[in-house]
Formats: sequence, C-alpha cells, structure tokens
Amino acid sequence: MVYTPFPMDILTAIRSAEDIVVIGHSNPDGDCVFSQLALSRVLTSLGKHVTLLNEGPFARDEIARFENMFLTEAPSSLVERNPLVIVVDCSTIDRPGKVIAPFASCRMIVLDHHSSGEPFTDSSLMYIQPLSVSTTLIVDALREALGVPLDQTTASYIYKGFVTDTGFFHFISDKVGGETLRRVSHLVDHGVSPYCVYDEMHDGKSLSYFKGVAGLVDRVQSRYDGALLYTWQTDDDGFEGKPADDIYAQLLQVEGVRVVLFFKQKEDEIDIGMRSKNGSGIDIGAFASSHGGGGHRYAAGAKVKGELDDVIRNTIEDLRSVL
Ligand SMILES: [Mn+2]
Repeated sequence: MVYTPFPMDILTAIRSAEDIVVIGHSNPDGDCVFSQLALSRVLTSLGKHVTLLNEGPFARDEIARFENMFLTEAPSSLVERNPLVIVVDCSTIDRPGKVIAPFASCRMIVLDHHSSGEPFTDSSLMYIQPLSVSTTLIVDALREALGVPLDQTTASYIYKGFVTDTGFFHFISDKVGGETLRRVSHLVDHGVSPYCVYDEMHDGKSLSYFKGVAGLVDRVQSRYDGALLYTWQTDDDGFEGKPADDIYAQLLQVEGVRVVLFFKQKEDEIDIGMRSKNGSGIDIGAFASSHGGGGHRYAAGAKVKGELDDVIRNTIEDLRSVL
C-alpha cells in the first residue's frame, strides 16, 4: 500500500485552520506547481482561506500561465495571522528559498515524495512517501482523506503533476503497484484526456528551440566506455526554453549508457541535472545527496559553485567509483 493513512495530526491541523499557506520549491516544475494548485482547490472547497507562495521563476512553458495565481513573497499581514503552512514537493527546508523564512514559527505540514532529505517539521505532521510517483498523487490521497469530492480541474492538475514526474508513464516501476494507475484511471473518469494533456504540455515550442537542443546533443561527450554521457549549456548559448528533459529522453536511449549529466551554468553556479538508467543499479539521488543536492533514485540534481570546466571535471571523477 503506497498511500498509507494520513497522520491524524495532519487532518486535524487542516480541519481546524482558517488560513493556510501552501509553499512549493523555487524554480518549480509541473509536479510542484500542480500540487500547490490542486491542494489549493481542495482546501478552498473546505472553506479555508488559501495563499499560494512560490518564489519562481515560472520558467517552464507548461506552468508559466499559472504564475499569476502565486505570490512570490510573503505579505506581512498574512504572517501576522499565524497561518498553517503546508510545504509540498520539498525534501529540505532550503528548497522553497526565501519565502519560507517568515513562517518559521508557524505549524508546518510537509507532503513530499523524495527519497532523500532532511526532516524540517514534527514527524506527526510529515507525510513522506517515496513510492508515490508524484506529489500530486499525495495531494489526491489527502483530498480523499479529507472527504473532498474530485472535480475536473483538480483532476487535471493532479494528472499534470503525475505525467511531469513519470515522463508520461515512462518512469513507473512495478513497485508502485496497480494502486498508482487506479488513481490515474479515476482522474480520467473525472474528465481528464491524456491525449489532450500531452499535446497541451508539449505543443508551442519554436523550431529554434529544437535547433538549440540539436546543438547541445552535438556537443555530448562520452566517458567510461559510454556509461556516462554529458553535455552542458552556458550563459553564452542564449538558449530559450528548458532543454534538459528532451536531452535526457534522447541520451538515456543510447546503448550502454547508465548515467546522463546535464551541466547548466547560472552566473557563478553550476546546476547539475542527473539521470540514471532504469536497471543500471545506480542510485543517482544518493550521488546527488553526497554533492549537496538531492532527488530520486533515477532523477536528481545539485547546485555547485565554481567554474564550469572544473565542476564538469570533478563530477566526472567522482562518478568513477559509482560507475
Ligand atoms: Mn515531484
């Protein structure tokens, strides 16, 4: 059973709260944004006053149009009301960035599915389920526990987080059981069209985006007899859009590959996106954790200060023992 019963403290805290702030991680992805949006609808239907906080940026195409539903800073009037805080899709307290600091003394519920991390609230207010393929499915389980009926818009948010984190059904192992897909079938019964959502979340890219992706693929380097493939993007590339997921999807299909790394220069920091191949036996989340980052078994990341060349060289060297 993936979705074990929710701690009574979580349900009681939500039922008795008037003001609730829902916080997600900075640089949000679809699972984070749609978890916040779905949870907001569930809580609003219970009569709660809900504020969505996320410092952004809302850089990905599929979430950009929802930006106006979020505050990027905590209003002091809200902090003074001592709201209940619910943090979603965050495994450590630094993931939300600066928006969480004003609420340090508030009661905090954490809903997450990352396999690594540092607890940052009372254990009775945490619901951490690494076997949940997305945080939106945890929100769906919470909705059910609170006795809130599903509606089409909430179902579409839950589905969009699910497809973001599963690469549209790709990264689902048998360990998560039929329970996961039964939850998804319920979403379809409530009016979600998988076909339409796929198109909605992929269409509208420019041709120059794909030429840019081709350029990044063109510079891919292979190490450890092809077990590692990596590429990089610098500020000078002037790239529009977020190519990482398209890069991973292609490179993870190459014969013999076990790990794909994508280095992205952001001013004085390098963002390292990491993926390991299903069946490779490599827990890239654990590797990311040992480099100050975190994530899941097959998908993780870390931010490292330094020059691009140095970070690439050091990371590749550190992977030697893993590969
Ligand atoms: Mn997630």
